[in-house]
Amino acid sequence: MTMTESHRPDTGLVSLTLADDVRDDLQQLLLHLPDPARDVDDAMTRTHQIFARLPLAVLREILDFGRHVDTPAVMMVSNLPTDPELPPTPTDGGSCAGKPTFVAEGVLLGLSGLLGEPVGFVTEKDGRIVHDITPTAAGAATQTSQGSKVFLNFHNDIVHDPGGRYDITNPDFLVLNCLRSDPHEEAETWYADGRDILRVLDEDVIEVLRSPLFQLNAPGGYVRMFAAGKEVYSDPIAIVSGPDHSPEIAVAANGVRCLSSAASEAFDRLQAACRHPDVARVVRLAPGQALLVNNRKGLHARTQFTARYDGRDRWLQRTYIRRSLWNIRGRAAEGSRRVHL
Ligand SMILES: O=C(O)CCC(=O)C(=O)O
Ligand SMILES: [Fe+2]
Repeated sequence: MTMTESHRPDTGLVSLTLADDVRDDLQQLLLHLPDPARDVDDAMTRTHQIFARLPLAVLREILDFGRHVDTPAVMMVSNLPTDPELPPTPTDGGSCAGKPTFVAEGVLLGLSGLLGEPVGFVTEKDGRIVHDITPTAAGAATQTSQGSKVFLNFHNDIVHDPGGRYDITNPDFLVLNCLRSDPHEEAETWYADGRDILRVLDEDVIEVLRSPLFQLNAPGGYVRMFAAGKEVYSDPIAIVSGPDHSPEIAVAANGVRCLSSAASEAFDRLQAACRHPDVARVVRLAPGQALLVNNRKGLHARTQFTARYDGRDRWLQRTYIRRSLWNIRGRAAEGSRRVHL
């Protein structure tokens, strides 16, 4: 197997590109993968063995991404294998029945296993481990992953826990693997690293963001299932915590309540900082590309794009990942990989 490039393109994004022979070798092995939904631990074990064949430098870069504090917060992996035949994009926000091969799922789980353990949330995609992220007509204008007509604001995924703390059960990482681009290739995924955000904000704004003046609304699926659509706010929290050289940052996709006018102002400044040219990392995911996203080190967003609900819409698959399943055991359902949330 030959070496792989590692470089920083203009977007400022760290990017790994697999050599063609590495991609083809992975594809041959992943073509035999049974449907991972039937036995996730079996699929994790098989993809572990397959992804251990990655060239040492690539493997190390991905492992370092997952294990170290001072590594990048987002990383793109390109020239990954794809399924030889791809069914129409689901239109109902659900999963795809009758997909003949599971190469995409294998890529997603293989990469996820290098970062930690994939987990499901009962209120998100029915607790599945592999999420099909597709636009829906009903969700077109919502601040959710089913949206397309609106900019999905900078956020973290599932920063919620019914106990009030947001940082107990939230995923450490997400992985997004692209199966199909949107028809006009407009959709962009944006990422803002907390370290870059703090560099462009004034000290007084950072001080407010570091104060417990914000409440995070629970995710959309959770409030629909458990609160009849009403807000479920966390305890007052600080949006930014931890040392300046490696801050943790927490923003709910489903809304943030600011508890003072200074808090509102600081929150607006934060959203603007995420779009600052020295901060925003922008990627237009194409088939064969996956984005590894740290869900603590920064925030992500998505632009508007065209959706037609005709089977040719944008299609990503997503996992949520914890480094360890141990501290979510209090909310575990059916085995330790599913969380009652
Ligand atoms: O569609 C994207 O590029 C990102 C969507 C998103 O925020 C998510 O799936 O969590
Ligand atoms: Fe998200």
